[in-house]
Amino acid sequence: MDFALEDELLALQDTARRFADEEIIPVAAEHDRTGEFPRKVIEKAWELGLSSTCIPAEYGGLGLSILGSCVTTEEIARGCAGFATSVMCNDLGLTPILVGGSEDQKKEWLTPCAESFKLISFCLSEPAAGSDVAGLQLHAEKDGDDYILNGTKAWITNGGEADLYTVFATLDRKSRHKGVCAFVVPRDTPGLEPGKKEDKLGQRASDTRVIHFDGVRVPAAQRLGQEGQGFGIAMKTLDRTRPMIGALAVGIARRALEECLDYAREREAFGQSIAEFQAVQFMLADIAKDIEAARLLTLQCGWMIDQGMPASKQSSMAKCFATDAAMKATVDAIQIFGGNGYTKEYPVEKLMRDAKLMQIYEGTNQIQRVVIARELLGR
Ligand code: COS
Repeated sequence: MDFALEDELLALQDTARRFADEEIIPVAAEHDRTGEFPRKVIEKAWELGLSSTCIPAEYGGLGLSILGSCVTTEEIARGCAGFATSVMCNDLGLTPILVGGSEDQKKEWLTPCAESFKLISFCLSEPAAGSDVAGLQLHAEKDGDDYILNGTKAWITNGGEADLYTVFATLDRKSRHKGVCAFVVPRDTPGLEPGKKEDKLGQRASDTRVIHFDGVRVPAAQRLGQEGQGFGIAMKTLDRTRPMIGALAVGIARRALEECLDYAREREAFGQSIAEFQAVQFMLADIAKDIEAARLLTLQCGWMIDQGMPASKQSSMAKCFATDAAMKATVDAIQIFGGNGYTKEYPVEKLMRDAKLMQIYEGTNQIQRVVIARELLGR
């Protein structure tokens, strides 16, 4: 077992780390305050090879492994989770094309995303169907060689900024997962309208919206896989991206630890630095060991997927463990900072707000436990 990263990946990790230090950290608090989408910075991430990383070399992309994407995502998230979510969302949005698209569809849709900067959205969740994917309601009606999409998607990252949407719709809701189809829908398709931007607790730099589909005509050539294969495409996509969400959480927890170490060394109480107190040391030690365990789980899962091994259980374990660890780390970080941590003068309250979303998106941590338990019980 070799835990060393290859030189090429170490160089990309270094690029991502410098990008976070130089481009993200200086502006992250301002974007958190205003909620303004940092388009220029996200574009720079793409120019540096840190976004849309999953596009294989034969379509002009970097063809980065899932393990590699975990490594870069952790670095970007250490800068700001909202920025990292916007960056990695391109891989989430492109993966359905990778796992469900034909050769022609991959050429048509992936190549332009490798050639120039584009933002992609993954449209799965709906106002009344987040966890229950088979219960989604966006309706696809066959009309000659086309489908007409009607309905609403919700909580769509990059929703108002995207050039391309991968969209999941049902031919017949009663058929549950067997009725779900996946489509590629460009932004300029008539009838596709992003709604108002959500005013979120955390990850405020990322653009999250409702997307309305009002009679959106989509040619059958833009359907990924066969009719009814959309559910499987969505599940396979999430299996591949959940370790990146785990890595994103590791980045948040790592930032919390860095901030706590600096603060604990400087802050004095009872005539000594608070880092001298075991009560503080134990919290620091817990954050550090959870980061190590979460990182190992996410990288192991990335590696398994890269080897072509089934990894649904590991993927859910990595996502669930790492995001719970980030939540605990950021709550403890505020405890270490005391009253200061509860104010916007210090960076840790933002980390806690950002971490909370991690336990909810890409499948709540309750859903992750369902997936893990089903595998344990052989269902
Ligand atoms: N990969 C491939 N196929 C899968 C799969 C996976 N990871 N998980 C399930 N399937 C297949 C099953 O094998 C089954 O196939 P058959 O038709 O051959 O029987 C089919 O899909 C239906 O599976 P299942 O019965 O398990 O579906 P459920 O409706 O019970 O739902 C959960 C499964 C809850 C796990 C799923 O809906 C889910 O992941 N929900 C969370 C979604 C999510 O993450 N939302 C966040 C928005 S995305 S940012």
